[in-house]
Amino acid sequence: MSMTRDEALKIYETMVRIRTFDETAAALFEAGELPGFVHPYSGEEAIAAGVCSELTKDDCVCSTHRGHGHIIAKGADTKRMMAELFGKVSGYSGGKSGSMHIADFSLGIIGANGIVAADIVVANGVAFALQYQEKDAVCVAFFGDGASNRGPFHEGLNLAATWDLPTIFVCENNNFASTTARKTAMRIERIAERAAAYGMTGVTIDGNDPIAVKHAVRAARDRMKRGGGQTLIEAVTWRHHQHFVGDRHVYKNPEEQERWLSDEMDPIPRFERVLAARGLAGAADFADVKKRAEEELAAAVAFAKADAYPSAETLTDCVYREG
Ligand SMILES: Cc1ncc(C[n+]2csc(CCOP(=O)(O)OP(=O)(O)O)c2C)c(N)n1
Repeated sequence: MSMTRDEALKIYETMVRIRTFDETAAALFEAGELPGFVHPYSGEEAIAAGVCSELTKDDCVCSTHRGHGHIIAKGADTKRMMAELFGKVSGYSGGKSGSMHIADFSLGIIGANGIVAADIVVANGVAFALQYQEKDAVCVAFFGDGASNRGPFHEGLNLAATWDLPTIFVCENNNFASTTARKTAMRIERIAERAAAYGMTGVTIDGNDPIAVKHAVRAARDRMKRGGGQTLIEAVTWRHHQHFVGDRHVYKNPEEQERWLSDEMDPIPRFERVLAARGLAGAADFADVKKRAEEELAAAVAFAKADAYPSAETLTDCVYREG
């Protein structure tokens, strides 16, 4: 797949911004500065960045408990995200939802979702609306390997195929659902095989390669436009952190963990090597992107810290609507 320097650097920058956001959030959580939960996306950035590089403003994304990456890649403001994590009033939900429910409909971010697999059926609802409005747009449902064992996954794929909805299913197979290894929870090797049961295409790709991800989304979209139906993309990856910050890593094989965290496998240094080999960018570009991401996050944290908590009078606002 050919790419311009700008396109390639944009994807790289998105990956670095996601990594910087989640490493910052993890450190703040460990220091006891953040309430709630943080499920870091570090290690999986190539998926969000690759997918969203193929989306337009009209396209939508439905996300998960591990949603910061999807939301940043779709254009969210990291200041408002960080304020939400701090429980502050300028946050995306006025400081009342925390990490797992960030949404911005104006950007097509339908929302992160704390209920595993629930976003898959929500994505179908959004896709139905897009279809009904005759928009040339898709809704992407992100979810994990664990989610693919739940009912909403099976209902969701079946409904999308039957109603020919413009939903693209992106399974981020990081090999674990909390502490449960994928192999102990399913008898098939490839989650993409499940697509056949619903009459759609299933593909397994290297989820640590943003170009492979970008290519798979473009192919899924083209297939849909040609009347070829929906696609389940299984992007194989690895989460660097625990399931959430604070959980213990006892269930991972230490050698496997070390191998996935190595420069050889980590999606960011891997993509740097690809960009350098193609002559699209070099060390000075990478340093510049990282510096700007650090500055952006420092500003986001300062903004969030200085922001106010929501007032007690607003406690029940947006919870219940009369009339
Ligand atoms: C319906 C439901 N069951 C259980 C949980 C608790 N839970 C939160 S995340 C998670 C694991 C999800 O694994 P996976 O779908 O593979 O996503 P990953 O965390 O690997 O990104 C579980 C069991 C939940 N939030 N919702």
